[in-house]
Amino acid sequence: MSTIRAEPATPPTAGRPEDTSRATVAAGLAEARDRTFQLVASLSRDDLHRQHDPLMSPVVWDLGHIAAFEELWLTRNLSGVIEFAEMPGLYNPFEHPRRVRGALELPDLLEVQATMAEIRARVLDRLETADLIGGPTLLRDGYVYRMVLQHEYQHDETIIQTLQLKQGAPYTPPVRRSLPLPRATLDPGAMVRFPGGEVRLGTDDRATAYDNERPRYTTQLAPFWIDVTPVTNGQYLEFMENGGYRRRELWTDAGWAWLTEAGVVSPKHWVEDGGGWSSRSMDVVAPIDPSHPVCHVCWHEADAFARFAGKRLPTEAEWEAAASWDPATATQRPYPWGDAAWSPELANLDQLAFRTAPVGSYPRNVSPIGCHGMIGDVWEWTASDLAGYPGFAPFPYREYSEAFFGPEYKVLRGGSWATRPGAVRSTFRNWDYPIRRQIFSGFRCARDA
Ligand code: AVJ
Ligand code: FE
Repeated sequence: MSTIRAEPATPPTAGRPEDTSRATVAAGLAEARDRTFQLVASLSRDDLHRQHDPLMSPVVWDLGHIAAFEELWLTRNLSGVIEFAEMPGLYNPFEHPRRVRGALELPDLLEVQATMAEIRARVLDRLETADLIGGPTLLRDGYVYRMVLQHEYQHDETIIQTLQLKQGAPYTPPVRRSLPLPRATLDPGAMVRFPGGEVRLGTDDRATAYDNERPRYTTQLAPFWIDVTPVTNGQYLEFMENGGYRRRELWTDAGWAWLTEAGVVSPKHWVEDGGGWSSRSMDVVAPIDPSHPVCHVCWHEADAFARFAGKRLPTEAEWEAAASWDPATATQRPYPWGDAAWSPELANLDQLAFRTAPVGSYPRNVSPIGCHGMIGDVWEWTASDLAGYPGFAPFPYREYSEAFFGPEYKVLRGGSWATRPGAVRSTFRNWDYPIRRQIFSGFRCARDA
């Protein structure tokens, strides 16, 4: 068991407030919008308006919601009382749960795009006079602009989940970034030891980090072992071949109840064809490559696999320590590889590969203790429920994260191939229900030392 205590203010570990100029803010917003439109450019009216899956919104809803959120935070809330509840009805996620969004009267793409452009013009106008240095907390170091930027990045990943699930013809990506050739030969299932002791996790950064990443805190960890790589398809196939989906003792009660009800025998998007298993990523169906991280598994599958392997899932604190803490120097890294901003050789992020890469493809994507691939390729399930750190304060609205705190949600870390680089870092926390498999989710295992 770890003991946690809050830590006094320390220098930021993520975000570079000194880079906050009006020009960089405007360029960031424009770049995000270009990507969003690039992703949806080839979609038909039916593709855009259809509810492809009960778990996902129609794609036009995401677009309208991106714009409504931007208008709320970068125009209205910058000149008056901060009001999340007043978000325009149609695009309020709490008023309209995803499964019913297909029944909403949603405008056509051209209309949504006109609204988006009109809002953006007012946002840029307001930016001209925004005090990004000494202004109110919302504006200080450009926080609210980065929040809106990250919101669009996150919805881009949501849209990609929808496109992977889409009805009708599979989605054809607009481009396909090539991946590096795998260079490191990594033994699947190999583990490295984290020595334990006092670590500092989380952040006090107020320029980029979300409220749930703060405050920075100190905790004591017992020594533990953690997998060098995410669990691969090859390892997961062994679990399947050894009756993993049939052995009651590998599953929790909740996991078994889910499995019985769902009746699944493989990760989502896998298909069995005569000789063996294939999986589909967007419009490409390919035989399962044992060297890729397993993707599209839910928390219960990850938990059952870990039991099969004689291991367990890491806690969130263990995951973050393994990704960012350097025991030799007692320092914390913003990314497993260090301080450098993401570039394509560092990790499989930024969507355009439209698939995972074999483990060992990124020899620089290594944490201080020697874990590979903690950022990129697949989100990694952790053992932990979503909760606030000691001293957590909702900012700037409780519906971003506090509304989801509690035992129903499990935390995922590290981002996937479909995550934009500005939306992930060592301290970033994602969450979903333990039964969800539409996310680009895998895991790695840990064990007590
Ligand atoms: C952090 C990915 C769980 O999609 O529900 C988007 C991100 N919050 N709009 C979600 C989010 C508000 C959130 N996740
Ligand atoms: Fe949103």
